[in-house]
Amino acid sequence: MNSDRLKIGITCYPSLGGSGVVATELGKLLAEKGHQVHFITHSVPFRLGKFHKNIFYHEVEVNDYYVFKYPPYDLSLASKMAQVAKMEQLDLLHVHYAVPHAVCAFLAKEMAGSDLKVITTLHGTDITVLGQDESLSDMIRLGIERSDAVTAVSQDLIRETRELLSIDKPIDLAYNFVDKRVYYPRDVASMRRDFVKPDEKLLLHISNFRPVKRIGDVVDVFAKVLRQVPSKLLFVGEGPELSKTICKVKEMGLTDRVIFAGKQDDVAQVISMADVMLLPSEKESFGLVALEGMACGVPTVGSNAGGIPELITHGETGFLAGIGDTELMADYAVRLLQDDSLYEAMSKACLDRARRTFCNDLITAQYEQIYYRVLGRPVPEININEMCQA
Ligand code: GMT
Repeated sequence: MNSDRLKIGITCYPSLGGSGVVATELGKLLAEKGHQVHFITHSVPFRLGKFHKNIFYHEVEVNDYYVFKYPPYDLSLASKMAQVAKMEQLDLLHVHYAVPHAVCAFLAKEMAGSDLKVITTLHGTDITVLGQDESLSDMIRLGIERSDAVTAVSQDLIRETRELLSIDKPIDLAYNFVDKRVYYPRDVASMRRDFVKPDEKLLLHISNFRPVKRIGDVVDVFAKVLRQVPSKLLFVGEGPELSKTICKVKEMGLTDRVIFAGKQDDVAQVISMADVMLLPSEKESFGLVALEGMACGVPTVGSNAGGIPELITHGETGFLAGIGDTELMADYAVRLLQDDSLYEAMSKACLDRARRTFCNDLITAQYEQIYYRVLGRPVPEININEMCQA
């Protein structure tokens, strides 16, 4: 193998969430660039897709011997990481989401007894929620301190990590990205006609329906918008708040205006049908779905929580209001939906920003720079103008 081609182990949550999506997409892009990528996870990452000669999958099997009340997944993962590192002579392990992956990687490094490097990417609630849990915070701090490099998906998450866990070591910023070959405005006019009439607008919310997403606010914003703009609301995804949301929609008499589509694979297709993405989250270290919207030319109206303002420039690529301020969010959405020239300008700004600042080639190259740096190899320069055409 060419010496600047690396052997990379990737661990993530393979079956849910933006962190799993980002980890899997990164692995695929690294494989395309010639690196050998070994996913070490409990099941096949759901976005893995087609076979690629440089991608390998190693399943973590948990020993459920009868004495275990709780079969030790974390230890099985650490052992598997060490085995794969030795067998495949990995250069590094890149783990996504600190809990428990950073500590598993630390154990694996000790077991592998090699010069294996560990890179940990912090994604959000691994710090902002779990980092506040006293039963976990020392373990998370250890995982971070013992990583050879730590990255976070927003400046805000870097700040929170420092504050909550008193971490001094450098943390690299590597924003989330979307693959521009997948996320672009699709021609979905005929599909859209199945959801809305020609004079109606379509608002969209995509999430895992957890309490931090404030799904009730999505419904409240929509109800206010509907008073002024003929429209429908499309929900994509599922999770703990789904049945509560269905009840709320029913109680508010909105059943014939709200569609629950459940989980969907071709998200870019669905987003391209929408006019506005709603993201009123309580916490959001980045908000990958808003970037997916941006890349399809769909502005977001949402909260200014966490890292969202780093992604959405208020007044340029969307509108942001305080957490829970559904009145203002609805005003912004109405303004956007009633003013065609504002909408067009914002949609174009979304496309430009997604392609330039959050371009997959740029972010993949940033991760490669971090890998080469920790391995003590020459670090290639990045030419953003060559890589990312707006
Ligand atoms: O929200 C979570 O706990 C899950 C996590 C995930 O795995 O999707 O979401 C976080 O990571 C995403 C990818 O980096 C970010 O886009 C989300 O903003 C972040 N979620 C929160 O901070 C609530």
